[in-house]
Amino acid sequence: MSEKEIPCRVCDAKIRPFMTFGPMPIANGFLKKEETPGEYFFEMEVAFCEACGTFQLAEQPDAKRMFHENYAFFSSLSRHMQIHFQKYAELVKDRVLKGRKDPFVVELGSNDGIMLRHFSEAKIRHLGVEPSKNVAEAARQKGVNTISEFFDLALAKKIVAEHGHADAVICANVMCHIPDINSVAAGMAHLLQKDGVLMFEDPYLGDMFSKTSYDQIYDEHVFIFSATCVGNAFKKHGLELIDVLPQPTHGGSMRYVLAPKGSHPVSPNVPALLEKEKSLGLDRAKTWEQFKSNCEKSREDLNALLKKLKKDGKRVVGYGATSKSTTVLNYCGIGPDLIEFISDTTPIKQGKLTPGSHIPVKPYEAFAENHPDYALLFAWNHATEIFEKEGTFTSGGGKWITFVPKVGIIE
Ligand code: DWN
Ligand code: ZN
Repeated sequence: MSEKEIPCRVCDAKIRPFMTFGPMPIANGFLKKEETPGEYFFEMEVAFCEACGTFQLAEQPDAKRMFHENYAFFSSLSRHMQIHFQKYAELVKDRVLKGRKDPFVVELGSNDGIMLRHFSEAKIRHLGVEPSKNVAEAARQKGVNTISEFFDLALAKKIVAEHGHADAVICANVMCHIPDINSVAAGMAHLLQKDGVLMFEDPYLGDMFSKTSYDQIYDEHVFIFSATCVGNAFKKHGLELIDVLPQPTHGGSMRYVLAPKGSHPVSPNVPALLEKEKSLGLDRAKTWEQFKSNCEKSREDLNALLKKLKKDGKRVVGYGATSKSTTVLNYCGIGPDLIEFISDTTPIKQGKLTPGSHIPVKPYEAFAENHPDYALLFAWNHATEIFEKEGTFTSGGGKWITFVPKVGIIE
């Protein structure tokens, strides 16, 4: 436990970081060789607040370092995620918008329009709020109304003045990125109609603990949420947790459904999940001490495996230069000596080096045209989609390495 005391980002209680992952660069800060000397690092420490149940980063780099005109992550690159967001949009239409006159939907962090395009195509009034200008432009190209700004109460007021209150406010993999959760929750509460619904999903704390998927923790993910913490964080802004819907995406996520208190019935799913979180100890600091030793064991095992393969003269490459891989590579101290390159389909990442660890990122063809002996699956959350299309890698004798939930070779 660190000596340093910090205020909890949700409830202001005094808390102490229980673990550091060491100096960490910007997770999506892929860089050219000539940029490496001035590379930015911050100490990535995590803390848990027992008062409100919030798992959080002790320090987060300035938002402008992470979200800008060269943001490297485009949601629409995964086919499975496209289907996921189409279904999410259908649920919002059916469960929230049905029967409402001229409904209005706002999505925060709408990325390249992967979800809002389904509202745009159905001629439903919508607005995307996406601070990263390049992905916002990609959304506009698809006919999705998008503004490039950071969301807070002031922006919520501006949106209401221009478009009226929203029937649905939706987000995916966004809330856990925003450090000032109280300002955003206040903005959301203001933006919603009296009977409006807020839905958001993010990687789930329960999955991160059970799978030791510590790679969910990086600069952008200032929170890893649970139902306990979400219920507490939104209560003071008049919003009540009315449902929780587990999702398979991003290695195990939870969709939280909230509404102004008393406006909608509360599903039995909510008390059931709160009870489960208690019984798993997700709300107790002691559990996070256990998580810390699980991470250390995972780091030892991954290093041992990669060093053994190198000694045996095997070629190992990475698959998917994910944000998550930045945490793994820097926490485990893995560099180009152990991993030849990482293949990734995102053009903006290709030809650059991974943040901090400086492993070359190459286009997909570098993998496909010269299969390695082993591929370390950094994009493990997309395993089903990837295994479906990489049959020739394994049929030709190639093997996958994973580190979630345990380090090992997939036989
Ligand atoms: O919350 C966030 C999530 C939603 O997305 C952000 N903070 C940033 C990002 O996290 P990530 O980079 O860990 O996400 P993914 O979806 O795990 O990234 C997959 C990466 O792998 C992309 O760079 C694309 C690449 N990829 C590939 O090369 N071949 C992906 C697939 C499916 C493939 O077949
Ligand atoms: Zn707290």
